[in-house]
Amino acid sequence: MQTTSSVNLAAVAAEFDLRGDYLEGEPYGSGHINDTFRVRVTQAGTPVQYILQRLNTRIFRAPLDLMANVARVTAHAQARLRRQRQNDATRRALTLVPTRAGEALLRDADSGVWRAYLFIEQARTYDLTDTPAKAFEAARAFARFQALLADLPGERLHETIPRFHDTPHRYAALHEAVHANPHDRLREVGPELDFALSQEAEAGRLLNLASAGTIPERVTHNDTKINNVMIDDRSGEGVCVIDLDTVMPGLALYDFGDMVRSATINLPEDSTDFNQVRCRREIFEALARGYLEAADFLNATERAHLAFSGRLMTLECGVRFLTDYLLGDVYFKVRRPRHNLDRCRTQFALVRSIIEQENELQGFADGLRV
Ligand code: ADP
Ligand code: GN1
Ligand code: MG
Repeated sequence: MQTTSSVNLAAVAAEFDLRGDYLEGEPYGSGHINDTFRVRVTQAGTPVQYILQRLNTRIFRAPLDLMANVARVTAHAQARLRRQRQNDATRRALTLVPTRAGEALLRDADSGVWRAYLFIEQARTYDLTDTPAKAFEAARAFARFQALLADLPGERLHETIPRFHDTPHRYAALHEAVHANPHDRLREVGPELDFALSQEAEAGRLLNLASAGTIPERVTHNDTKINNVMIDDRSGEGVCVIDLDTVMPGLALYDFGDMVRSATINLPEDSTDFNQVRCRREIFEALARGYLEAADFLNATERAHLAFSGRLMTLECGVRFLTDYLLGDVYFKVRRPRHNLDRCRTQFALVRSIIEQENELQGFADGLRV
């Protein structure tokens, strides 16, 4: 597989139905999984941008199924928006650009798998949430996204990564990595492993509620990292939810929990200053307000677990980073030694901070009930 820098973007772009003449392109964004590029074309003299993405097929093993999900979800969201008389549906939901052969994806000569999207202009994503207003907007956008998909017709969506948020399954993978210890890194992770094990008893709580039928399966996003929603430059509104690869059956609390994980943290996810990491209560409160404003479909049990979901999704992500560190950094992109271990440490510090404040956080959310 080519590296990001050696990609012939002009050649890839030429295979898609981009309207205009190719000018230039460059790597874009800070995702951990796929390779994203921004390309510029000139459309009869007017500059126009597109997003090109190469899917990580080691992780997304059935790209045709994945793209079938994305095509259904984006088409449904746009149709619903148009029915609501939104005159900017192509800014409020992603639009796939097909290949010149009319396909949703392209396989290049190196067996890379590519897709293209219209570029959402005058909006951007933020890795770190600096104000409650942004948290509110992002959470409301994710809730609106869930609401748009509540009546998605047809078959159950494909599970693009099976058992993605099955936390006990993530623990099983950690135990296996500890047992195999292929890079002799176990001796570096004593405190992290102890912490992970001390929290394992809680891992199945949401899945148990789901098996008991107390909380329902829904169509959820499953990767509601705060940089997966575009915030409008002028109005500050959360305009468009992106990164749809993991949209599939799930629990609403996975989505709320991952917002808490990614937005309430006061430092970057990979900060080495993990002793300073804490959960910012004012950001949690803004997330809860924004989410509950548009997620009027939640039942009482879902509402009662909003703070817990933040703890669980943060724990799960820490366990995944720790597992990947032990396995030699095979899943998440890394840019330095111990990058995944640093990420694991911030996540576990955030879990501790959420636990310390959990009663107050949930109390705030309870007070918002209608
Ligand atoms: P990853 O799976 O690697 O996180 P994303 O789909 O989230 O990939 O894209 C990475 C970044 O590219 C996003 O954070 C966003 O800034 C930008 N981006 C993605 N899609 C679009 C789009 N349609 N319009 C404008 N920017 C986009
Ligand atoms: C990955 O692709 P990106 O960067 O939005 C990961 C999420 C993790 C996140 C941690 C498909 O998200 O599950 O929570 O990193 N996505 C996948 O930052 O595994
Ligand atoms: Mg992303």
